[in-house]
Amino acid sequence: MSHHDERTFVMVKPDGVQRGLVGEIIGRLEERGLKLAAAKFMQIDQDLAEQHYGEHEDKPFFDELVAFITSGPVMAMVWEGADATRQVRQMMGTTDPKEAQPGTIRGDLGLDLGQNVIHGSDHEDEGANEREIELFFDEDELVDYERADEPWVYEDA
Ligand code: IDP
Ligand code: MG
Repeated sequence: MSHHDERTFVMVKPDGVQRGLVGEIIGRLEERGLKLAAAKFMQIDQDLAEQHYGEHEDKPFFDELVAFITSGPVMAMVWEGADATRQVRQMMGTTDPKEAQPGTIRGDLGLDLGQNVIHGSDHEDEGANEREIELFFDEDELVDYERADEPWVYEDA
């Protein structure tokens, strides 16, 4: 693995799917130079939702959060690139779209804390990216390839 190969888990949430924002969000990540490594259009069941949001199980909004994330299909993905986890978080913007900067996904596309369009692994939670990838994907579902423009994205590619 080169230093361009950090992987992160990203998901367009049910509100993003219902609002037709899957293409917009994939487009932003693609144009940044990040590489799509896996994708699965799926509906999350109760058990997977509780595991995925396990860190929030004691929070007052946990039941609401699990109900929301299981309420419709999501687009679950793995994206790869230099510093991918932190870069995707920056592109997402802060958790509450009302506080998120314009130019970020949440800041441009959302207005409600509970319906904030996108999930991305937390870069401040060590190993969260690999844990979440494992929860949603088998190892053989991750595709290893080079994007044709890599030498034009990374000086040392
Ligand atoms: P993140 O998605 O930016 O990582 P987290 O703190 O991990 O934010 O929270 C997970 C999700 O739970 C958020 O994306 C948001 O949709 C929801 N959430 C967070 N805090 C609240 C709250 O106070 N009320 C309702 N929903 C919340
Ligand atoms: Mg989080």
